[in-house]
Amino acid sequence: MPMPALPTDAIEVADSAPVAPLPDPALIAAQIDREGFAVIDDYVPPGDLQEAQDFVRRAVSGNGGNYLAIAGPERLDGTFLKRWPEDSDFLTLCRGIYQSSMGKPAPQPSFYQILRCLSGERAAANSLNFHYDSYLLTALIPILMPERGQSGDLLIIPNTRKLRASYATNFLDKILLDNPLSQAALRHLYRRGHRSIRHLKLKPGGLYLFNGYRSIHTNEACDPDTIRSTAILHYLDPHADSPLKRLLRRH
Ligand SMILES: O=C(O)CCC(=O)C(=O)O
Ligand SMILES: [Fe+2]
Repeated sequence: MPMPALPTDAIEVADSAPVAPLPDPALIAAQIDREGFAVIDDYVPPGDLQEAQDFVRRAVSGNGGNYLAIAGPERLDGTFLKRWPEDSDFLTLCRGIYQSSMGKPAPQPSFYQILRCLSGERAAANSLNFHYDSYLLTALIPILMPERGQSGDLLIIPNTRKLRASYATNFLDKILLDNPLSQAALRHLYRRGHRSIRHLKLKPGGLYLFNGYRSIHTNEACDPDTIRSTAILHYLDPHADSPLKRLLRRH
């Protein structure tokens, strides 16, 4: 399938091109549709990864060793994460995945970016919260993973729902999941090691792509004296134009 044409101003060669050429978006899309996720190992060049790891260590220690999350690229100076949402190869990949799985041209990407740094006493509260993302494609790069104690896997039950036609149905799904009873049931399955919950062992510098909108997922905790940090770009909110969503967001 031909790739969508990018506007010329987006076709700049980024300073940190991935080491290996990115795979065919159609293959990645098929894998995500089939298995719920796809992994590209060693996506980030080692020097860029090291800079981002130093950044995270400084941020966590500047926060008293506690959990923090940084939204948007603005405060990510000195790391490849600041440039990541504009990386032309990455944009082409995201648009190609969308086009392959939806069968229609991908809209101009705009991402919701977040850098999560789990550590300290608040690591546990920010773990094992099973959810659906509001965006179709979730791209995750592990920056630091704990080297001892709990391993901080990504937990995923692949493709548990379809793309909802309306925001109202999507909202209902979220209510059915985001309540103490459902969370307790899922945590119970997790503790029993139920096989419906896949464990993705995250390797720093890899690119993990999954359908966060369609798949119930969450992260495992890490021990308080370790750091588990993930950089995430969320791509494409299918209900962005919903009047109901706008109304609910206003309050
Ligand atoms: O940090 C992770 O591994 C997953 C985070 C996540 O699912 C999210 O931020 O939506
Ligand atoms: Fe998520």
